[in-house]
Amino acid sequence: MFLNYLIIYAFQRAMLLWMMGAAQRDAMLIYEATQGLGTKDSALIGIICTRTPSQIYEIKQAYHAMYHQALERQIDGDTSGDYRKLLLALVRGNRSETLAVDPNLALGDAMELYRAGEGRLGTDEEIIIHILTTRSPTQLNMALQYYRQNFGHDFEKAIKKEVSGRFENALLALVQGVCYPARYFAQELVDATKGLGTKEEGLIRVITTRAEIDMYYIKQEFLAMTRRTLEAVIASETSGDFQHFLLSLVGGV
Ligand SMILES: [Ca+2]
Repeated sequence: MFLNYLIIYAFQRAMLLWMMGAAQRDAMLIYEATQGLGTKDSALIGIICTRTPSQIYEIKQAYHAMYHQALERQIDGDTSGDYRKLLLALVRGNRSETLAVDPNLALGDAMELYRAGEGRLGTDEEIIIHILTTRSPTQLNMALQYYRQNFGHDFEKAIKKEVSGRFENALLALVQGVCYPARYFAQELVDATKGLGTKEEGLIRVITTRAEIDMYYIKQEFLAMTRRTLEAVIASETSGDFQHFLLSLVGGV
């Protein structure tokens, strides 16, 4: 009986999120993540670090309209340290969204990122946060390509060596969201479905937010990572209306 309740709840929650507009849905997911004891950082990171500047702007408007509170204030109160600095910088929205790229700036940023991390004793978090939160996604993508070309590996490797915890996870989400978003979301689905039981929060969040955007590519990445189709994993990990609904959203029905 208890199990049935959980399934009905998950189904209704997924359905409700699916019916909402994208910005309202993200606002609700962030709000839920910040309620109760602690913060579900995977939701906070999975949304704030992977949305474009204009999407973040819309999420802020929606958040204020729905919860009568500034998103910045909520994040300020619920997070700390460099992790907070990074999320606040993203939410304050000093990032450009132009598609034009400046190769000289990108090369300079790649060098700066190196000097702030792998190229020095300790880490200059301020510089890393500044570059990652002020450049347009397209511009940052180019800087990260230069990084790979000049230093023989991805900036991700530097992040993993230099920092840790939530700050590390947030930086990785930001970088992966810019370079290969489908792989990032596929990894979230892998994390949500592996091990004992299924973490419904991640499953519902990723599927309802990406279904109409890049689910086709996420499914391909998921298959490459796990050698199982996302549909097969959903079918084995969930049941009832919840299962049918998720399968219809990922195009498996
Ligand atoms: Ca270092």
